[in-house]
Amino acid sequence: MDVARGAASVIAERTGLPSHDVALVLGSGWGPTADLLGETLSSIDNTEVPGFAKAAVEGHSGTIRSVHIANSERRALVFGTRTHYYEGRGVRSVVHAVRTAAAAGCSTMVLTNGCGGLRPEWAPGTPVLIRDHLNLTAASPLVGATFVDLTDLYTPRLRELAHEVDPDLPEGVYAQFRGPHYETPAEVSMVKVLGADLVGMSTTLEAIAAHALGMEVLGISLVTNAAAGISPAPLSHEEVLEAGRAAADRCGRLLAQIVGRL
Ligand code: 8IG
Repeated sequence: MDVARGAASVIAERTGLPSHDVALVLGSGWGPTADLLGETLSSIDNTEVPGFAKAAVEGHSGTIRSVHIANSERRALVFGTRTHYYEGRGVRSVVHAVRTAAAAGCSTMVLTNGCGGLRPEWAPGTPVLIRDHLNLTAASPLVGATFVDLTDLYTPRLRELAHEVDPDLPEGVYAQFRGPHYETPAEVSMVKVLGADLVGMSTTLEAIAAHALGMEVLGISLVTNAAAGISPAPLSHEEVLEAGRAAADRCGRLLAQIVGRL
């Protein structure tokens, strides 16, 4: 939290805003949505803020933006990239953006990601609300005897609000694997039995950290590919980027409408 407070004070100084209201992390496929949220007031390179590293994944932007949410008095902090657990920089680095957002005054954390889908009816390009998760990393952002209840981790109020914007938005359970390799078909079959609808490499540790800090959490996945074994085609990062580009407009408008109602 000390590094996060330092990062928040640099953000406050650079944006000229002592606090922000809502924070978003844009995952694979969600990058182009930042422009649809509202006017970007300022943009800071990740490398200029304590604790942040430059983007490690192609298609991710290494900037933090301060955005004036359209038709609202609210200000959003938009993180154009995230640190993944598979980068090996530790759980603290993974949740640094979340803790920085909390230190910057944000009470809502919107976590987006690109992921594999287990339901054949969810074609690449389908956005899905995260209802619950399976954290298969065997890690936690919390240290010591912090026994946090996760029953309503993905805030029901925010999911209802998302459904007001789009009543057809499906909901699913997101399973986080460590990665960076994709799952084998057997691993996908395994988590299907366990109740997963989506597989990815992010979000659950960040959601736990946000909840532990008292933030409301909204998680939205973009299905960018069928999970291994669900479709006969092998997985490729190019397919992920293409699904993101194709869905950017729909996802951007969806997110902008949800954030506008917070
Ligand atoms: I984008 O199919 C994306 N991220 N684990 N599996 C996992 N992560 C992903 C996938 C996927 N697609």
